[in-house]
Amino acid sequence: MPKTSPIRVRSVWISDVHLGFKGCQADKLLDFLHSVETDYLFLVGDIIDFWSIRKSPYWPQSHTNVIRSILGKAKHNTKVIYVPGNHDEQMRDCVGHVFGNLEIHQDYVHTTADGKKLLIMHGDEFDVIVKHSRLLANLGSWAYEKLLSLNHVVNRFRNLFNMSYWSLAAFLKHKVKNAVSYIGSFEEALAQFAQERGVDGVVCGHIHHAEIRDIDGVLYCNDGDWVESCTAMFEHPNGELEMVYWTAQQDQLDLALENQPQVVRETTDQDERRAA
Ligand SMILES: [Mn+2]
Repeated sequence: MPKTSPIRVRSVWISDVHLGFKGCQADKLLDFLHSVETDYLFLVGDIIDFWSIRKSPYWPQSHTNVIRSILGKAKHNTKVIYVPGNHDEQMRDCVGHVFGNLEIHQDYVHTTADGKKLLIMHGDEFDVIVKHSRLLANLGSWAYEKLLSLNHVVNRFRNLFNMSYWSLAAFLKHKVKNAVSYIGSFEEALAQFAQERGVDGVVCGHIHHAEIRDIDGVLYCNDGDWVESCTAMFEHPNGELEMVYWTAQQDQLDLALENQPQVVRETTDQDERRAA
């Protein structure tokens, strides 16, 4: 149950939920979904973690409830756009399908209330590009498409052999020194791609690192994840974008509610003193 009246926004972006994986913070996501009313809900990939399910089946009730909550929103006039990622790449076979208010797209361009065009894609397409970024810089932009399809093949292979579920996180954690430059390269690759597509910005997920920043005149947005950071991105009715750190926000709200009686008592004390 929401603690306050619902937050009314124009759009919500979430990704990297990893339903079917033990690390998914489904209860917190449910709390978030119940607290928000939105015209558009963008699911930016890795919503269901088929890699993890195949390795060790896990599906508690709360994971079903997340799907029911999303479908419930679609039933009540929220347009839901699902852009699959690498852990739910099976859903890429359904690209182009429309199920009432739920549509599945490979990528999607959304226009904000203030006219910004945002390209929405998961971002795993850039794993190979980032790892070979130095080579790519020499080859030029024509190599993008080939590398994109190559990465798709690599991912299909990895999936086929149940390889390294947590490959990216492992990559980041075991190579801490390289982690910062990896994230930087990923962000730059996506911003450059967005520029070539002629849009104002990009919204992605995949690296579980929430961020909104300007990269050479292109807006780079990553809506984070619901395994570690519990983050989402909002578009407010005026088109303004905001990153939401849900657990941090809830902690603040709890603190405010806890402090409330104290504030009342202090006022009463003052009133009594004034009266005396
Ligand atoms: Mn991913």
